Amino acid sequence: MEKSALQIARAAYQPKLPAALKGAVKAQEGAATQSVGNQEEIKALFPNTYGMPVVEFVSADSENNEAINVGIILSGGQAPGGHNVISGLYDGVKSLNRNSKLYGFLMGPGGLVDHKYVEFTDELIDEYRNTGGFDIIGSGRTKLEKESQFESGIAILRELGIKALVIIGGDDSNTNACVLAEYYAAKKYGVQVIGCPKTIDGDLKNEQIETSFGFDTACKTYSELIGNIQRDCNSARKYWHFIKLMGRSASHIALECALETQPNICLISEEVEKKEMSLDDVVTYIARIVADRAADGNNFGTVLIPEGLIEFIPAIKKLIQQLNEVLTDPATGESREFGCADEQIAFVKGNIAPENLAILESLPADVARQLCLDRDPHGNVQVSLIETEKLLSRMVAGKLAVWKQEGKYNGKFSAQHHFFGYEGRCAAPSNYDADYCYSLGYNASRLIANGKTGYMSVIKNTTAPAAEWIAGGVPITMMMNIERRNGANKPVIRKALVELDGAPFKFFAAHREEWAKQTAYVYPGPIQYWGPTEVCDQCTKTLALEQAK
Ligand code: FBP
Repeated sequence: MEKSALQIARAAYQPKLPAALKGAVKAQEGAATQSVGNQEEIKALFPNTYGMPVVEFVSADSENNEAINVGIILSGGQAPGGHNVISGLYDGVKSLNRNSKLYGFLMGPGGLVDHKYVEFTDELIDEYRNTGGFDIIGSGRTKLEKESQFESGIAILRELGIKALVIIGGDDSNTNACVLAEYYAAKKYGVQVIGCPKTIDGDLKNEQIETSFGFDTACKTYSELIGNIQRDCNSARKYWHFIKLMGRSASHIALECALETQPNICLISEEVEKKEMSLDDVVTYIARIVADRAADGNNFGTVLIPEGLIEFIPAIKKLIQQLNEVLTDPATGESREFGCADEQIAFVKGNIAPENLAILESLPADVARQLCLDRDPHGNVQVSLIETEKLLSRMVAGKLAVWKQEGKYNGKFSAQHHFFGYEGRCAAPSNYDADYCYSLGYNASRLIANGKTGYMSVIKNTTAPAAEWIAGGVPITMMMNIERRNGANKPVIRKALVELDGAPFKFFAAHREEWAKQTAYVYPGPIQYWGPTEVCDQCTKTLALEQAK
């Protein structure tokens, strides 16, 4: 593969490890844990993996250095740093014993079920160190949840002599990792399952997990682009830029980008829900700021929109909940099959409550259509396909036209639209993500060597220099509760949404009026790898604010 000069230089970067992982380690165990909700139900569903202690690795004189064969899967959406988790795990198992082997299952969990894999070698790993993307083995969204899949998986794991499987994924994939760990433990198959917290969305975090990997790099990449747009916007002074940002339900990415770039407007879905805002309230809020800036002669600005916004407008949320129920076949718990999209839409319209039908029909046809169509394999509405940025700018233009007629507004409104998501998911990892991911992978090798299963690899204290990071594991059952998914109650990892009483949101809320009125843009520029530590090694503003003592 031909490489750029930057790629060649970057490949030589040796990611930092916590001091505790340099050399032999032993696991120090804390007290027994319990799930974040529905303790009795979760305990009953996970009798073999419930209640295990949080573990932390500390230096030891020696450790178990038997050769081990390990498998790894990349699951779900790409996130910067995935290749470093793999190289960290590879180096970790090889440091235990040179005869250890690492296998990668191809194109996501489906590779395990279909027995498609590759064995990693030094050459293959070296080709991908510190690079973005998941292309070393590919990723996929196959949902690992059926006994037949678990049994098919064990066949290939046994054939390859694999003792442990590492699943790199978000909340849904780690929920599946937990179910698989429990199944293999119950059957006494002797295969450990370890999860690893990945997602650019930043919604897999809790008291034990400081951040999911990829969030840092993705947000810095989007912030660079937003900064560039803001420079353009402030140079030409003639457009309002409506910028939708990935992130699924949670608004962490939009909030982090707002903290980094200080746009005129950033919507936070969780606040829209809390304030019970209607679509018209959201449009009025934006139009008000546009009109106020126009009164100062500023007919330009930037609006950040989290991709999940539409799901948080209470009336639309109720509609989506009912759509999810009717789109699931109660007999199988699977999505209903339809011959074509129009048949699916007609079925939906004929089966939802009149008030929900009224909301559906009040939405622009393209949005209504997308809401009625297929979910992803985990039952999520595919919000990345809904063009909220265009919907909002259209509605704002309509409102401003009315205000103009009423003499309440006398500006010019011209909009540009952007959607940032895929631009950042495969960016080369920042120093933070390169170090964090490598440490997560290396740490997973120690969880395996210490016989752990049903644990997620965790690295904490990451706002301190890497040497001071804390390495260990958290039982996945600790993060679980029961939620309604696809028309049924399911044990799932609780998703972390933006907390309105959390430090990042409070900081934003304290400054947003000033950012709306003034043109206070910040232009973060591209991610840097070499240079002063305050330029190259900073974590996200979200993490810094959350962890500030
Ligand atoms: P994960 O939750 O799997 O990490 O995916 C993140 C994400 O990028 C979301 O922000 C986005 O809504 C979704 O993936 C898009 O999915 P796809 O890659 O299937 O288009």
